[in-house]
Amino acid sequence: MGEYSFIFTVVCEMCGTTGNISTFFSKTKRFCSISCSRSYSSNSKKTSILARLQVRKYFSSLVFKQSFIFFTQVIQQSAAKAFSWGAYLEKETSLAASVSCFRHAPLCAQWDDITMGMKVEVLNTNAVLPSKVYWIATVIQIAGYKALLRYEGFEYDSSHDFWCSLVSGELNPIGWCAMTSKLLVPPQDVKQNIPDWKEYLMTKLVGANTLPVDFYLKLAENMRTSFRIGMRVEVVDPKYVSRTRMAVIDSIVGGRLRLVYTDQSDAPENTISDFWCHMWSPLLHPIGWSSTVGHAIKTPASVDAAASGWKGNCDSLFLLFKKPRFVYMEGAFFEEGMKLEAIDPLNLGSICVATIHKVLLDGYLMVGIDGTTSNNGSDWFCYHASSHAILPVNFCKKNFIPLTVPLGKSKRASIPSPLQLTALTPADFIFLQDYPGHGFSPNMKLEAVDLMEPRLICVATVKRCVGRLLLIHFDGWEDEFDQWVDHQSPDIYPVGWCDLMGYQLQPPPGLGKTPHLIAIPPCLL
Ligand code: MLZ
Repeated sequence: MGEYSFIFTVVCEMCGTTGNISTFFSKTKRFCSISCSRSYSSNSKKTSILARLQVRKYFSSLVFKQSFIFFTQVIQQSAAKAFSWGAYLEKETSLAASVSCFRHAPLCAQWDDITMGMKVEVLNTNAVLPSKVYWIATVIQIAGYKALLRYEGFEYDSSHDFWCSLVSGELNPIGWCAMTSKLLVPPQDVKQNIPDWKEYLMTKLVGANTLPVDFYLKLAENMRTSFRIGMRVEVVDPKYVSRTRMAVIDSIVGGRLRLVYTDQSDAPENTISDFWCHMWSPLLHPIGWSSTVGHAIKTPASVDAAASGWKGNCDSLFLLFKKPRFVYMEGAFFEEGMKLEAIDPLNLGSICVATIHKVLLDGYLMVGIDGTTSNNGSDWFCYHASSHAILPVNFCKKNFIPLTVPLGKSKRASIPSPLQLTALTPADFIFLQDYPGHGFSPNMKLEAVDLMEPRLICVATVKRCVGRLLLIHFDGWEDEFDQWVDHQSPDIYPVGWCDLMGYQLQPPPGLGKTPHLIAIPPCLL
């Protein structure tokens, strides 16, 4: 570890030059020269965006330049009180699910190295000094990507603890200040008398962990995607779920795609019909998938619609997409007419009596919820045989989950005949395989997509865990919004994911706005 420099040197807030405080310009000693002082004042009107980018120059060049997601700047919206995960978790006395529970989340595989008690170097906001200074802090608590920090010296005094994102680039490994000539200054409110800070720090740092050196590099690697704006895909048509339709990737945020349908003829006037889904969503497929497996696809409403719509510039290839889980079935497969229990695709909090109506190729099945109104199959839904959403008969009964039965039928009447029951062993078999367990448990907080309005990512809680399945409740909303999802669903994220990606998080109703996020194009970095 290098030598620490204390307050004898200062850093120019405009150009970053270090120097002796006595030679620095103006009363505040914030700048090395008059020209830096002037440039700073004229730049300050451009909000803090540039200032932040300058502070993070080192970090951004290291981390984000090659990443598909661009840097974001948070601008507080009006005077509305912002939602803060830290304060919310404290109020709710809840834990957040660990980043290591979410396989698709950046740094999932690295998260075991992020431990309570680890030490980091972070901006010291408890110092009244003309220039930015830093100090060492300990991670007291971890909640998803967020950490509760305490500056060294406060010992058992929690009054100055603060929440910070572990992935914002604001936290640095021990040794970073020495390496980058930043100043380490103790917080001014430390009450105890510490005559020799250097010695004090050394005793605290011996044996302590810090951020892995490749932490931000891994973060950037994990945020890359091969999907590109302009690529054409096939996606389930939410208005007519038994068919897919073609769409073009319009934007990509954290692996989530905004898709704009190629045929806009059914869009209400002056609007664009779009859909959000994760690149690993089972609703998303490469061009040519529907015809390959025998699934229906919407044809353009007219030759005009086909000609004038959103075209895209290339087709997505099969290679880019996540393959469904491998399904091993001994001597049997699903057949038309078999009964099962299935998550209702249009009401994800309900598990219903369902029927297999059609077996497509490559293990895909068209499943209908018994008793639904359509009689032309327009509400049949395509689930892969390995899907978490198709469940063996009696799954609900065994797990004390209310089973939704067809309207007008008693629960008794909906129970399939013994013949159908024997035919259902494949579903039973599949549901049990490939389930190595997970780290979720009830009451844990997370961020989850409202799949009925997939543009929205909301503050949510794990309400129940049943095998692979999690029942997700949206905080502050009625239970009818609840959703059953797989523990590996790409539509659930750790606390702090939206903040990392620069995507707006929907707080519980009445609990304040999340900051309005503005994305800065990578060319500015
Ligand atoms: N338009 C809907 C949004 C509901 C979102 C709920 N998310 C859990 C409404 O305002 O009712």
